This record gives sequence, structure tokens and C-alpha cells, in this order.
Amino acid sequence: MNHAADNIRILAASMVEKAKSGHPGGAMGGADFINVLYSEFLEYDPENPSWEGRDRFFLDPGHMAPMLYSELALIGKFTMDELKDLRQWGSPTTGHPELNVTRGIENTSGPLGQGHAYAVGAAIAAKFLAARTGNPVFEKETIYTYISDGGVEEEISQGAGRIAGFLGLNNLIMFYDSNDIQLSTECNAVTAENTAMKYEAWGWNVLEINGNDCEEIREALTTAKAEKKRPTLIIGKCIMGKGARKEDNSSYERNCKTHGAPLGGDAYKNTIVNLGADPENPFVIFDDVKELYAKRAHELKDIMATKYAEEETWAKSNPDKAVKIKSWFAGKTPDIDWKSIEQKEGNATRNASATVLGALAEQVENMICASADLSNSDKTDGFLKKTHAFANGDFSGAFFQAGVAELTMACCCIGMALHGGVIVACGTFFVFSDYMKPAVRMAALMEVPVKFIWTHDAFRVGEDGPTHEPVEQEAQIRLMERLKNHSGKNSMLVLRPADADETTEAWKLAIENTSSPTGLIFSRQNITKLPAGNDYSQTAKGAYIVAGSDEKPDVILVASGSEVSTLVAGAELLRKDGLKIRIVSAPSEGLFRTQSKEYQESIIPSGSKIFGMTAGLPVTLLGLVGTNGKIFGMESFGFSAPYKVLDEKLGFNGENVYNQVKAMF
Ligand SMILES: Cc1ncc(C[n+]2csc(CCOP(=O)(O)OP(=O)(O)O)c2C)c(N)n1
Ligand SMILES: [Mg+2]
Repeated sequence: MNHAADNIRILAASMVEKAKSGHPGGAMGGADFINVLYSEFLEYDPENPSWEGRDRFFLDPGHMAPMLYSELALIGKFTMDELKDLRQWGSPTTGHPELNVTRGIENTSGPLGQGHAYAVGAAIAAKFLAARTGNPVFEKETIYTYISDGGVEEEISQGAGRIAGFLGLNNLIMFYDSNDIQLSTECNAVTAENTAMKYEAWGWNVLEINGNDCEEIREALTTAKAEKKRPTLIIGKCIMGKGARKEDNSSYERNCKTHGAPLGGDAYKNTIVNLGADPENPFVIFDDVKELYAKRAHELKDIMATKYAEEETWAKSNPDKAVKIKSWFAGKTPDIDWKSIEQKEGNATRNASATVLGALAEQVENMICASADLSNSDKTDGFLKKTHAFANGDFSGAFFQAGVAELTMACCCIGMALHGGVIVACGTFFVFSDYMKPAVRMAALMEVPVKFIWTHDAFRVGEDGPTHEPVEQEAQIRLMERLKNHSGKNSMLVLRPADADETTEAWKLAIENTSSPTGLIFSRQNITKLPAGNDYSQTAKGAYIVAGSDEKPDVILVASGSEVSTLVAGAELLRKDGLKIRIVSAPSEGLFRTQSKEYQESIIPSGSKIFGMTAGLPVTLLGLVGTNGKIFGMESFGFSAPYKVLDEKLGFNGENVYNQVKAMF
């Protein structure tokens, strides 16, 4: 076993040396744990890597990529040539690991703290699927995660630790690579916390071991797997840069410098010799290590045969559920009776969203909805009323009360989606999307279809004042619509519907979007229904002409959300002056830009006179209105007052639309 761990250390150090860039120290310290995990504990089918009941391993410190790639090379997922190609253009051994289940990578990692929160989410998803389906494989699944000092220091660990302990996620085992060293200092320069006591206080089972001792790791993992009620934290005291030597062949262990740079020159050579390999030919898997992993591959065949047999026995007596599980994991769009969803005219779009969520709770068996302590305000309670929240030892419900922890909630939801088999949505106030942005970005990069519900979309939050009134948030989040993912598609879909019926359409698009995250932005206040005869199915085009618009318009008015109905009010006044008006509702500019050029031209012809109104920054509409048009938006933070007063004071009424547009002629 020690030889195998040394093999990982040799490969990790050599990859970084060859790339002239990367992080050898942490990887060398963590090698013993990952070796024990993969050679003795992790249960999966090498032939069928996406099998739904597999154990999963979520890496938190993405900088320890060389450790993961080296281990995955030992199990045959990467070749020596690919290891030699670390961090190079087109190589699968990217600087930080990127989601690739076929290759054994369960999550993209890099922003410290997020990875282990995904694991918490995956553990929740496994519990939920076990409760919902009764398929025994979900009950037996173990979610492993690996965290380092940086991840423990990140604030998100507070939320992830609290939730895992609170929910009693005994299917979660977290290894903490406690090497007392971080990027720029030793850990004792920034913290004196008792991490074991902290996790114990959250209800975790905490074990403290020598993280470089194979026997102790094995014993800890065995104990953790036997735990019935609590998640387990294994604090492994590891040696940063284990086995590393300096130029003069003295110890290079426990040294910050090995965190993020190649060992370099003679230090590298001395290290490789010290670890028992040839510096001229280091990319080798030792014969005994090959044997060890061949033995494991053989064991996995037996392990999997048992699991498959168990699943098959269950499937025989639960054929319908077995078919459903397959379609859930294939990410199929669920059948929903959208036509039967009736919206109340003039309702706030957050309430309209609650109506949809109520239908989804009833019709989508594998959906989980979450809120960060705002369910009665963000109206995810439309879902909650039809189910109940997860509790310690009880995952028969489908609602995840995350507590006040937006980033944690977002990452847990991403983790659920990464686990697969579930459709996930989470809600909070739009202004607090700021607290979630790092997770939204990762969801976009990983192409994970989490639905983000953001309510209280503008200054019309009113009395709560500027702290609670989003202004720049819509422009910010819409930048993600412009950013392409690696599949060449918009990395995110962002929809801000104009009334209750458009909200149903927006939700439909969100559910049908299975290849990127969706942001749904809803109003707090009631919104007047769009003119009679409006063709709501046009929402799917991203921008469309609202019913009642005139032929050959003198001016085109563009907005999203509740500003569309303000434009409608303004248009009535303008028409009295003989002007012909077109009103365009643009719930998603990103979606609009994916339509044909002809369609785009037919809605907003270039060269026409365009006026846009937004409760966000004017730049929110710049892409649609262009620099020759005029945009009326918020130029400052909002203010504290009843929203109707704010509408008047800030100019969000039909009268001001009239004045602004008249000034263009
Ligand atoms: C959110 C976030 N902030 C900062 C960084 C940059 N960074 C990468 S690793 C690291 C700290 C490394 O310490 P540790 O996690 O203990 O890893 P080790 O040095 O032991 O390998 C930092 C600050 C990051 N990757 N993510
Ligand atoms: Mg460290």
C-alpha cells in the first residue's frame, strides 16, 4: 500500500514538474488516503461509470488535481501520456479537474469550499431517492469527499457542516487533509480553531488519525461506513509534500513552497529517487501497484454483481419505479400538464410561480425544492405546502430547508443535480443572488440544470430599502447568458416574465432546459396582465411582440418583467398623440439571440426607434435597445418607501414613459 501511495506521489510531482506549473505538495500528502479509498473502499463499476448507485468521490481542493489524476491513472481512467500532458491545450488533465463522470471526475473543483458542499447535496439526493423509490442501491451508496485547510476555512463549510450534521447524513464521509499548511502561510497564522470540536458540535462523528498511515485510514473508513446516524469527518494529519527533498537532499516536507510550484531541478530529482523511482523515467506504474489495482478490479466485479443482482430483484417487484429511475437519470423532461395550470389575473409573478410549483410538487415525483429561510416570501411554499421538509432520518419529503445560507444552498442543489436522478430548484431574494454567484458560475461551467428562483426583483421591494432592492443584479446575472459554455451554448438561461401567464411559460422553459442552469426572476408586487390575446407561447423566443401592438410602429418599446405593463400604460397615452407603438416583452435576451436573424429583425428591426425601460441599470437593456435608442433605468441604489411611492418618485409609470418617448421625437 505504501508503495502505491509513493507511486501517486511520484506521478503527481512529475506531472507538475513536466508542466512547469501546478501543485505538488498537497497531492503528495493526500496520496495515502486516496490510495486506500480507491483500492479498498470506493464501490463502482469500471465498465459502467455512470451507474446510478455508485459511490461518489467529490474533491474540494481542485489544486490537488495531480493526486486525483494519478489515482485515476491507477484505475485505468488516464494514460501516462495524458498525465504527461497536465495543463496543456486540449488535454483531459486540465489545471483543475473538470466534471467528467466517464473519466471518474464527479465535479469540477477549484473554488475552495464548493466541492464538499456538492457532496452534502449528493448525500441528500441519495437519501431522497432511497426514500422515494425504495431501491436498495441508493441506501447503500456512500458519498466521499476530500477537503483541505482552505475548504475548512471557507465560510461555506459552516453551512455544509451544519446541514450534514442536522440531517444526519451518515452516508457522507469527509476526509480532511489537515497538513497545517496553506497557500501563503502556515495555518496557525490565521486560525486557532478546534476543528474537531466544531464538527462535533454540528453533530458529526469525528475521527482523528495520522493521514499518512494506511492502517489508520483503513480503520477510520471502516468505522465511518458503519456509522448509522451521523456524517463522519476523518481528520487526517498529513505531511505536506510527503517524501519531498530539497536540492541538498534535506527534507522539503511541511513547506509552503511545495503548495503551488514544481519542486524544481535537483529537488525534484532527489525527491523521485527518495520515493524509489527513476527521475529519467518517472511516468510508470509499479508492477506491484498494478497488481494491487488488478485485484481491486476483480473485487469490484464481485461487488457489482451483488449490487446489480440486488437491484434487479428489487426492479422485478417494482417494474414501474425501475423504469422511472432510468428516465430520471437520463435527465428526461417530465410530463407536466401545463395547460391545467391556471393563473390568477394580475398576480405577482412570485405568486404565479407558487402556483406552478404547486403543480410541479404534485406532478414531478423526483423534484426537490429548497429555500434559504424565505419559503413564505420567495413563494417556494407553493411547493412546500404539497410536501414536507427533509428532517434528520426522514427524507420522505421533497423540500430542503437550507437555513440562511444561500451559497451553501446553491452548492447543495448543484450536488443533488450532479448526483443525478433529481430535478432541483432553490429560492431566495434576487438581491441575495450576490451570495450565490460563485455557485451559479460553477453550475454554468458544469452545465448543471439547477433552477434558481429569485424573487423581489426590483426596487419595488419598497419599505425594506436599498439593502434589499436589486438594481445591478439583473445586468450581472444576464452576463451569464452571454457567456458560452464548453458545449458552445449559452451558459445560463435567465427569464424575467412580464405577468402571471408568462410565468407559467418561463417555468416550462426552465423545466425543459436540462443542459444549463436557469435563473427565474419574479416580482414581489402584483402586475397588470398583458393585453388580451397575447400569445404567451412566444415567451420561448426570448422576446416577442405583445398583443395589441400597432403595425408599422413609430417606436418600439422594450422591457422585461413588470416594466412591460408600465410600457403598456405609457403606450395608451402615446397613442392619444397619434403615435404607433410596438411593445416587446423580452424575458430573456440570451434566448432571443439564439433565434434566427430574420426573427430578431422582425421583432426589433435595426434602425428603428427604440425605447427601453428597466428597473435595473440601463445597461441591462443595452443589447436590445442599442446605442441609438434610449433606456430609462435606475441610476442609483434604491430607496426605502412604499413601492407605489417609489414608482412615482423614480418615474416608473405610464406618464414618464410618455414623456421619455415624446422627447425622442
Ligand atoms: C475560493 C478560493 N479562494 C482562493 C483560492 C486560491 N487557493 C488555492 S489553494 C489555496 C489554499 C491552499 O491551502 P490548502 O487548502 O490547505 O491546500 P494545501 O496547501 O495544503 O495543498 C488557496 C488560497 C481558491 N482556489 N479558491
Ligand atoms: Mg493545507
